[in-house]
Amino acid sequence: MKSIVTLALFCCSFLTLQAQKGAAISPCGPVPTENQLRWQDMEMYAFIHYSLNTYTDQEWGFGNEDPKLFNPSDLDCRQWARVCKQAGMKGIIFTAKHHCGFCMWPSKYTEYSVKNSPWKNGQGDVVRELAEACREEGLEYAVYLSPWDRNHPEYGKPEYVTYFRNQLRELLTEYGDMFEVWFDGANGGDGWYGGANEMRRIDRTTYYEWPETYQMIRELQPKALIWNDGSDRGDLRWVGTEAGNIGETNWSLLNDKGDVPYEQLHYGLENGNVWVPGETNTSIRPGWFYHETENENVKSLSKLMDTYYKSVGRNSCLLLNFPIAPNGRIHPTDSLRGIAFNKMIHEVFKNDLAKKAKKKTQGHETLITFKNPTTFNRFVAEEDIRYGQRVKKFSLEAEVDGQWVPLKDELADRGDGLTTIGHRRIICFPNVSATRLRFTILDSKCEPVIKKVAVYLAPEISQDTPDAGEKHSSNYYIFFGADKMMFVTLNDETTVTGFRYLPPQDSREGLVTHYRISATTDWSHWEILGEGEFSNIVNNPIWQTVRCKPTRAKVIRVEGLRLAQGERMGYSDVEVLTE
Ligand code: FUL
Repeated sequence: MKSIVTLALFCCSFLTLQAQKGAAISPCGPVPTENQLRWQDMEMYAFIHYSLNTYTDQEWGFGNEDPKLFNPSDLDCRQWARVCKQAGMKGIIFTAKHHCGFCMWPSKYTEYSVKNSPWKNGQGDVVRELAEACREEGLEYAVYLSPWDRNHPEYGKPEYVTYFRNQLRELLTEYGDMFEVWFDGANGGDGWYGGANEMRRIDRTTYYEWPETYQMIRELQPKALIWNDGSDRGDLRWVGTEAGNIGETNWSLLNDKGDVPYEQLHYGLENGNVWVPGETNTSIRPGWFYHETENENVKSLSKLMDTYYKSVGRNSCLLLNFPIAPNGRIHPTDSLRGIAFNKMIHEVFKNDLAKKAKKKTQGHETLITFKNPTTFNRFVAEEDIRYGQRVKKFSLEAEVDGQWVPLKDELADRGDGLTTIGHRRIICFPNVSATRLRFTILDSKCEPVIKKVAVYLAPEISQDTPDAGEKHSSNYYIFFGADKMMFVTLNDETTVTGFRYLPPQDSREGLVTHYRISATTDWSHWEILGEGEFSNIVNNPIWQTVRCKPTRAKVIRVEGLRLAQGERMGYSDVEVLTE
């Protein structure tokens, strides 16, 4: 246990009563491991999605895509690492194998890898190039290895689990130190599976035999954190959404056993018995993989800042994805946006206005008295989480013209948002000019241990790009012929080249995962424009685009062959693409 003397080195003016009396601080509930503490300090790191999907314009490959499609003209992992570093990322997690099963390293356990691609005549190894580039740039390096493998003939049988572990061992032993291992929980069931082309269901709680795999990781990479959206508790948890936000109340705790419903993923569990902090993952674009159609939809600077406040500012870390374009590089729009994002974070947090003010902590109250009325719009508080997460509720008041005015978190969805703190809590509110600021801890599990409070004035974002939110375009006559059949009628007969579907945004009810789209000019002859799967639509309910050969149409029919939930198909918007 650390003594108060050590603590005093960096929290001098914010010692609590217990601390001031010189008492040693005892942990309060579960506490983070060394690995989790190091992880929390990383705050931002990058995801990189790159695979055969990049060449087939898909989010999930089926497993039968030709390895020959992998032939980037200009693959440059150093460019990825440089961009990520300039964007403020402390490390990179790379999709070594996504659901399609294609390996970005020449695994000796499969032929379905870069070794059978024309890139570098089959002699290349993207994982190695990236691991080296990360080391050169001083970035941490990690891998994403999809447990679901739509290519492997034995997926679903015990043999596949051995194969999966063999692959993992290669990655854990041949590429240097890793900071994290990412096991995606997605499992759509159907796939190519060596030609079987069928649906395979597995029991997520038993099939992968996680305890043995975890043991192997602990032995081979003792500093790696385990992210697992499967059944066995890893070191980090998913936050229940890929939209880039965690709850304003965010406990870094869960229970070690049992299911973890959305509520717990997103807000943590106040009285959980293990430390499992939330990692907020999202992409800089709508999709995880590169799609040319999304070049105009790279997230705006405001959207990225909003994501930062709702992740790093809510006691989480941000895992921000940069997709690789078909040429083998991060697209210039994404890299410029990422760099602008990092600059803006530095701009916002460069000047702690509380440093020039008088700070006084008495009991659970900290009073900041400014020399002159001072304008600010951000408040930061940090707990020393080595001793556990303690604070449950606090208040924030500004003295304006002699009156105490309560402040609240303008980004909060629930109440005033002034609840948990954890590693770092950033509270955003409109500009306020005040002579004093009062921060009071109203409720906590144990005596609070506050490490830092700070006050900032974030500049307005003047040169923003339009938000990534896409236009809503419904100006068609839409009606349902059956619960799972929607008709979209056009004003005039037109040549259509594609169809777009925006699923329901606030629930999974009616969300179409598998579709068939047809067109007609006379209501009797129907031509199929496309049929397939909207991959990853449940976790990431963004616009889905189905392109087709130019076809004359007056009416489009959309059939929901499979829904995520419910019996009636739903939608938020649709769009018909024309020439
Ligand atoms: C999801 C996957 O299905 C997506 O394709 C993506 O990799 C994302 C990070 O995780 O569950």
